[in-house]
Amino acid sequence: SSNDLKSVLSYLKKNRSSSNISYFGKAKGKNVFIFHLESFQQFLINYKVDGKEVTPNINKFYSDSNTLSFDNFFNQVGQGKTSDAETMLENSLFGLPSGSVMTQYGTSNTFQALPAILDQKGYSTAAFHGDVGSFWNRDNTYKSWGYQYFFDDDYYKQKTDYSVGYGLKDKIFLKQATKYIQQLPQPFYAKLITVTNHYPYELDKQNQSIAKTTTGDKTVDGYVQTAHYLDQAFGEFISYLKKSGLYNNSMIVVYGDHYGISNNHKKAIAQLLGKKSVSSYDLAMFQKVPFMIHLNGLKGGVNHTYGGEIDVMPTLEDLLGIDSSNMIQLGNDLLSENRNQTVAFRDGDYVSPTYSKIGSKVYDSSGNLINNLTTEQKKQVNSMQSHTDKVLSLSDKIVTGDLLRFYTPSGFKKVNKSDYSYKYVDG
Ligand code: GP9
Ligand code: MN
Repeated sequence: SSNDLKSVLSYLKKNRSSSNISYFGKAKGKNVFIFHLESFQQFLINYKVDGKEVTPNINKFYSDSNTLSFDNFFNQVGQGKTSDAETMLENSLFGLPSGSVMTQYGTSNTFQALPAILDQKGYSTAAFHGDVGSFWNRDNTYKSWGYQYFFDDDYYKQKTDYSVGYGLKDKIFLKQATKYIQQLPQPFYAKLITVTNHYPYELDKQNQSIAKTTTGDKTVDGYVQTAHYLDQAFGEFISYLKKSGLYNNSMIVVYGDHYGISNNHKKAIAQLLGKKSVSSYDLAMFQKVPFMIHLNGLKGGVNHTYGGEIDVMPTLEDLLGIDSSNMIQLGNDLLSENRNQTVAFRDGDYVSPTYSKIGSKVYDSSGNLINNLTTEQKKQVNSMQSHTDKVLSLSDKIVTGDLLRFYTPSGFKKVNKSDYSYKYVDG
């Protein structure tokens, strides 16, 4: 209702953090790549098996002097998994308490997504994925989000051994995607969704080039092997970008969408981390995923701010020089100086640099359980909880009430879904 919209707008007015003037517009007019690392967790960065780096190319990228990396960046997905990550990244709205925004509302709702915003600023916009276009209702949702092109599996040459699990193997997918990337008018916004590093982490023999881990947990031990393959695919793609010159005039954003190893595998997780056992706090920290931004001339380094997927869109807008102060977005710029660092999980738990609430328990920043909260601690914890509850419930209102249909920010044109068609036409 319009009252719900009012409460959203008044919340945002008080709580949206401002952009950072030393970063604002640094990537203005550049091409943008969003490189989706499937099921890729932060612990893989610089992780070794038998003394061998699992992800040498991603590690190098992480530490590059022109890469801004975040080491307290959390996935915030719910049941919608990849689709929740996409929804957060490109709309700064959360997934739902159950189900998926893209599946349930992607076709019908009004959105003001990043591709649409950039389209209206003269960008061409394209998504690439080696699975069927209908998975997670992408083929409809992407129209609502303003994607001009969606290169789904129909656009790539298929052979029997080209695919594993959900779709084309990453190396084959990325290699074929370059053919379309080459033709995109610049500046462009291109999202590439990989898939090989997906449960159950299967890979053909000739692509296995690192040993499995030896926890004895069958669903866990192949994970580093497909992650290693994904890393090689990433490395090949970066080489292509360098060769084609795109590396120097693009902002390259790389992120992991969600955990690859679920909390059902506590014993194996403890072994991977070299611990005797893992606490609920350790498992919450295990939800960290990479978030990195590479841009020629950008002052890189590891930023320790606490944030998550909901914060990506305002961060990218800041770098792209887009004023988003009148947009309905629930995250806040990771580069902002006075941002709220409470990271909401979809189940109502949260983590922060001071206290974290997991289940019914509160932990300090070293992971110690706090049994009796002081009055001052109680005050802080309550305020972080109410922030968490508030952003989640506002997001649910926006999505389930389709509130964005009642609010068009000045300077933004409502997306017309019938402008788009993604059908592959041969020849
Ligand atoms: C399939 C892929 C997998 O197209 O994106 O989604 P997930 O199972 O990770 O949510
Ligand atoms: Mn996924």
